[in-house]
Amino acid sequence: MAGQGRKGKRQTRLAPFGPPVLAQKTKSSHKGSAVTPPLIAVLNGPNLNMLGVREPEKYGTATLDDVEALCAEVADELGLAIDFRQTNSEGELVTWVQECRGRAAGIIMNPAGYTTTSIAVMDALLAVGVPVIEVHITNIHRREEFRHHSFISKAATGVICGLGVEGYALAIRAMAGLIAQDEEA
Ligand code: DHK
Repeated sequence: MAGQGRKGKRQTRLAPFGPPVLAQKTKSSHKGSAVTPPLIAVLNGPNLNMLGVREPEKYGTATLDDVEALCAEVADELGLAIDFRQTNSEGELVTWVQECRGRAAGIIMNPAGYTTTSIAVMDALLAVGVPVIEVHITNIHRREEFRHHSFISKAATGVICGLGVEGYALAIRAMAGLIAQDEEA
């Protein structure tokens, strides 16, 4: 099982979701005690480790490390923590989603090639019970018909596609709003 954690380091096995790996700043509550920022899992599916060299006319020239840095910057601005990961394995993606239960306040996922095939990833997302935002760099609806149907959308609160890697930044901003709504409810 190969996965790619932050800073592009390849790992043979990723640790289960633990404390936030980015934007670890703690904030002080009104009582002065440290508060852990809500954790957003940003999970990327197959071939997204190839961003930057993969069909740049469609996916652009930003690398996955660039996308992670963008996500970290926006999360930091909003007082959120992120755990940013990429895998080429469907089972690993399912395991990471399951590990979000009780740990992550929300999941942002670019399921990539598993968008159109994975009932397993959809079921895992439905089971976790946190807000999910699905992101695609390209506008899948302007592309081949086989890319149009997403199983993942069934589990998603919202979908962002066609806005390039900026879609990840928009997803983090939207997730901050969803988490705030949850906290108010
Ligand atoms: C990425 C992929 O790898 C494709 O399989 C999807 C998506 C589109 C994207 O636009 O980010 O069809």
